[in-house]
Amino acid sequence: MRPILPILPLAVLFACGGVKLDEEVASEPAATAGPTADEAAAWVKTNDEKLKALYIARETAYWAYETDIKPETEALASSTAEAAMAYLTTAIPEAAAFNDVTGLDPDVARQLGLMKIQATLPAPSAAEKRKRLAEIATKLGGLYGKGKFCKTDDDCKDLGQLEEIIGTSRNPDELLEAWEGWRTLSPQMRPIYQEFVALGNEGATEIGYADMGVGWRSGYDMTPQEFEVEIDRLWAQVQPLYEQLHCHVRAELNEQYGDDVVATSGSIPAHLLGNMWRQSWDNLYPMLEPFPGEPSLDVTAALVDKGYEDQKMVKAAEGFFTSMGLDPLPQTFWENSMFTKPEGKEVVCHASAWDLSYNNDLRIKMCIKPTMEDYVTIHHELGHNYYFQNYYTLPVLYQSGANDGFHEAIGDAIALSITPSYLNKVGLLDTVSESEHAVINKQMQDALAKVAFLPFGRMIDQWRWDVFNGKISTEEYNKGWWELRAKYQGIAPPSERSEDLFDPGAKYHIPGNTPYIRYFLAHVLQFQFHKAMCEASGHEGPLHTCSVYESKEAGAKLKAMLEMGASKPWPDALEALTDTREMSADPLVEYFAPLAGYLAEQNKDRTCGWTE
Ligand code: X8Z
Ligand code: ZN
Repeated sequence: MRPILPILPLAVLFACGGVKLDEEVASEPAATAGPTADEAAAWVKTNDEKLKALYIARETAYWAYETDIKPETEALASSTAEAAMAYLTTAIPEAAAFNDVTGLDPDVARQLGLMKIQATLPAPSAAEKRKRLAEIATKLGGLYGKGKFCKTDDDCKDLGQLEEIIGTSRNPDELLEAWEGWRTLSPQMRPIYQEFVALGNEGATEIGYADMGVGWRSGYDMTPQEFEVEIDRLWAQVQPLYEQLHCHVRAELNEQYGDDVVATSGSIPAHLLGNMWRQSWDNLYPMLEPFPGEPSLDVTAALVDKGYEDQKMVKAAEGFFTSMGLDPLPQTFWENSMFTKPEGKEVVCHASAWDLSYNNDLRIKMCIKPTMEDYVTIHHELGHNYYFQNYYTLPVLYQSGANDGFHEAIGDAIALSITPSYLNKVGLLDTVSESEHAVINKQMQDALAKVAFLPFGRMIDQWRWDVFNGKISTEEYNKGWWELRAKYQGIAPPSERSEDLFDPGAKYHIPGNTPYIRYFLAHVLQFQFHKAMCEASGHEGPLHTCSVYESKEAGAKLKAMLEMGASKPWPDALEALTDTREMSADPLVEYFAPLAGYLAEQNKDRTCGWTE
């Protein structure tokens, strides 16, 4: 299971038949009619080989497709995905047939259990339907990758160019045009997505889930119902901090744009927040800087001045990991990765990390620009690569995060150590101030990325869970989307959004079929990981001042968790690094304690919250 993986992530395994349990059972004497522990162990071993071959074929084909979108690469990607799906369709019930076998080796039992959560996109067993599902799933990802907004035939903008406008313009009309423009790509996806949901749900029912969402929520070493309770518990821990940030940002936007554009009450229009999906608000920092005049925290200019082209940025990020005692990335990583958008090819620019061979064939695929945002994203991607690098000798079912939130949290946890002092040490910041004002500035910068993200990370899969179980009907895709945006984020559409449109499709992970709750978990977990690594490094003082750069002790603890992959339930892995078995947002709240005080002061005469 590739957490990172684009388009058809975990789903896939396929075609080559597998153990014929019914026949075996039929040939046994009646008294010993069930399969044995030895047979289960043999099945797991063969399954590992088959699965690995299928996953390698699929990863290789998807790499080719996403780095060069064209009919030939699309067809191959789709057929390898289909092959993987077909295998899983038979292999999952085969694995389940060993459920009641006594005396199973614990590793055999765990791998059998993991089979059922391999299918992010479970396929119906009818071959025609499976083929169609693989085709449309592949097509959806490509439509996103190739997406452009054309005002006229010779005035087209791709996502990167539209994001640039959303990030930098302060002209509401221009912002609205870019925001709406990107959303002209997704209405064509709507009928395909509808078909995709119906086929995926059919496949999910065949392997015993009520719908696809139940399958997705089954991957957390607890029941799907317990998982929902767990998510609500974590959300309740962070919601008050988000509401305070929302309140302050809304008031500042009102100052900037006036009552006609954004009111001091209610939801904030989605096009004003500096991000195409309004998932993080970092680009608003220049407007929201609490104490102007303190040394700058943005290294974008320094990256340009100091000639940090793409490779050099990646080298710098690798340098953080190796400073902690982790191994350098293999030479093939530098030879095979895609760091920039190739001339003359359509590619999926959305950043991702890969191990094509499940054997340390590490790569990243990005369209790197010399910005602070991409500098941080590179650390995120390398977090995935370092997970791969530390578990690639394990069986393929263990080559995965302890849960998918862990995989997303590693690089982010490292990036929390990109403190002003660290940047100064590596020559990217000239001046560092330890003043209280400088601390609040840095906290604001961090919160605009991390705290603002939390309700977005929470709502995306709520929408999909509700779509998959029919609570949001096919006629109300957009209505359901905007209701959840309002409920969790306090965000409103800037213009009328009818059901002819399909706004969810304008976010990569929806056409890409990548589950999203992992990012919500990661935003909680990364602060737990950061705190644990800081403690291991001997850091003293507040959490937000810690950098684990050059700490071999922190590196050793991190490595101990990475090496486990998915071989044990996630609480075991969490314990290896953090000495606790519970996910908790306490370290996040602790990290932002200074900012919470500032926001409370700023908001004291304001009415916070929103009802619509
Ligand atoms: O998709 C990603 C990574 C690749 S796994 C770049 N992220 C989410 C997003 O961009 O929506 C990282 C943060 C959330
Ligand atoms: Zn990621």
